[in-house]
Amino acid sequence: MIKKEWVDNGFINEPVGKEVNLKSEIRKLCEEKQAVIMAHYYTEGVIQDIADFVGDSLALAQKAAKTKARIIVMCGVHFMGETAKILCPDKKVLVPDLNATCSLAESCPAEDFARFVHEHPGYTVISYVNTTAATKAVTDVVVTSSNARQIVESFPKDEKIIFGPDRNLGSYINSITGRDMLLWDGACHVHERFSAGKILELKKAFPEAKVLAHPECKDTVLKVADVIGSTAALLKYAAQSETTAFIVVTESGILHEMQKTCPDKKFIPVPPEGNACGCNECNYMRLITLEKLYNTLKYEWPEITVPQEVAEKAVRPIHSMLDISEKLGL
Ligand code: CIZ
Repeated sequence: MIKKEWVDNGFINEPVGKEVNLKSEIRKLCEEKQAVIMAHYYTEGVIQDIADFVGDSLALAQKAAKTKARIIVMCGVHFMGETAKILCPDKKVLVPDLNATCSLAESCPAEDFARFVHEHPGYTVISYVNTTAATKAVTDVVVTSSNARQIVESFPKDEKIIFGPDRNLGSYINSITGRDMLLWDGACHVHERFSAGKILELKKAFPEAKVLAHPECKDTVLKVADVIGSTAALLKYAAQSETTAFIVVTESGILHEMQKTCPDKKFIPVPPEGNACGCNECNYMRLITLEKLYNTLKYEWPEITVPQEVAEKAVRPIHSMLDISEKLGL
C-alpha cells in the first residue's frame, strides 16, 4: 500500500530492516518483477554496481528503447525517467526519488522556452537532453553531450538554430563548429562550480596528469583542459590514452567507472570553487540510495508519468536524435 507520506515525500521512507540484504533482495525483486535497473555514471558507485546497465543519457535512452523488461528503474534524475517513459509508454518506469530533479532542466521552464521559440520564427530548436518533457515538446531535435556536435553539424551551415538550455555547452559547440546558435541562458549547478584556478593548482601538484573536462563547464575552465568531452568520451579517452593520471572536471560519480575500467590509473577529482578538497557532487543524483531502490522495486513506486499530449510531442525530437545517432554510428 502506498502511504500518503510517501507521496508527499516523493520517495518511500519505510525503514528497511537490518536483516534485509539489500543487494541480494534488489536482484531477487528484479528477477521476480522482470525489472531492469539502469544507472547514470553520476550516481553513487554502489548504485552503478547493482545496475544492469550503466551509461550516459544517450546510452540510457538507446537501451531503454530496446529493453524487453516490464519495469525500468531509472537511477538518475527525473528527466532520464521521463525520456525512458516517453520511449516506452507501455512500460512502468520508476525513479527511486522524485525529488531528484536537474538544475539544468529547471533553468529552462517550458513556458518561457516556448515563448522564446515563438519569438524567433524560422529557427530550428535543438535541446540538450537535460530538459523536462514539456521543454522537449517544443523542440525539433534533442541532443546529448555525446552527439551534440555531430547533430548540429548535420544541419546546413546557414541553418538558424536555437540551442537550449546549457549556455556553456552551446557556446562550446558554437566555438568548435563555427556556428552562431542562439543560446538559452541555462547552466548546470555542478559544472558551474568548477574554477580554472583550482584546476591549475592541481596541475601543479600533478604535472603528469591530463585535464579531462565536460563541455557543461564554463569556457574559462575549458581553456585549461587537455580533453573536452561527454562522460562516455572522457571514459574512452582515459582507457585508450597512455597517460596514467587524470584531473577529472565533471560530476565525481564518473570516477567510479573510470577507476573500474582503468584500475592502474589515477583519477583526481576537482573540488568545487571555494573548497580546499573533496568532490563536486550533484546533490540530486545522490538522492538515489540502495534503500530507496529496494523500496521502489518492492512497491513499484514512485512511477514516472508524462501527460499523453506532452509525450506525443516530446517523442519526436527524441526519435530524431536516436535516428541521427544511429545513422552516424554514435
Ligand atoms: O549526457 C549525459 O548523460 C550527461 C548529463 C552528461 C554526459 O556527458 O554523460
